[in-house]
Amino acid sequence: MDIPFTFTVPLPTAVPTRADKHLERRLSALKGQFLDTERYQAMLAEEDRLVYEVYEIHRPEVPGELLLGISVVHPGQVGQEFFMTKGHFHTVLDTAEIYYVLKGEGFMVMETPEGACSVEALTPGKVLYVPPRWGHRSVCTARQDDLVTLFIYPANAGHDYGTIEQQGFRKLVIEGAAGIEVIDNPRWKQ
Ligand code: S6P
Ligand code: ZN
Repeated sequence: MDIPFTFTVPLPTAVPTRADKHLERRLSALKGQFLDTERYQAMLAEEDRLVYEVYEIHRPEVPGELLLGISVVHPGQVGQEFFMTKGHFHTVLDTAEIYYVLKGEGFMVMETPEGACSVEALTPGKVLYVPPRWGHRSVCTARQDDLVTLFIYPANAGHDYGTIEQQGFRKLVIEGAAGIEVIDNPRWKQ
């Protein structure tokens, strides 16, 4: 039988004291996601930089259970676009997710298959509820600091990366002339 458990996420390192799996995603894992493909190739040729990490707690992937962990998106840019997660829909679309921002600055880019979209600023202490059906991607916009979030979602949700891999999200977060801007993704076709 399971027994209740705790873990802590000491700041500023934000490495949780418990993690059953530590996942590292590098530039090469984000092929096709950044708009500036020339800059992407040039950066990749130089170094396959670490873009984000995920610390996961294992639970059985069945209804009733929750999956949780810590996501750490590192600062960086490919051209004008900030470092970000791959982003996904949940395979079981009707499953929600909660994010709690522990550290850093950034955005959550979200959209539904029905065409709604939303981009929420993430700052320490903020709680974000991502409703069922909303695909989501975290973007780190700080120059030096990681964007660190705690995430919690139904254990049977699963991940659909394929839809986003095809043409990305409808919105992009970039460093524009006047600062951070949210723009339409020119690659996105109706
Ligand atoms: C899972 C949850 C997070 C992400 C993590 C990395 O549903 O949304 O754990 O997995 O932020 O993002 P991605 O898009 O590579 O899974
Ligand atoms: Zn998710």
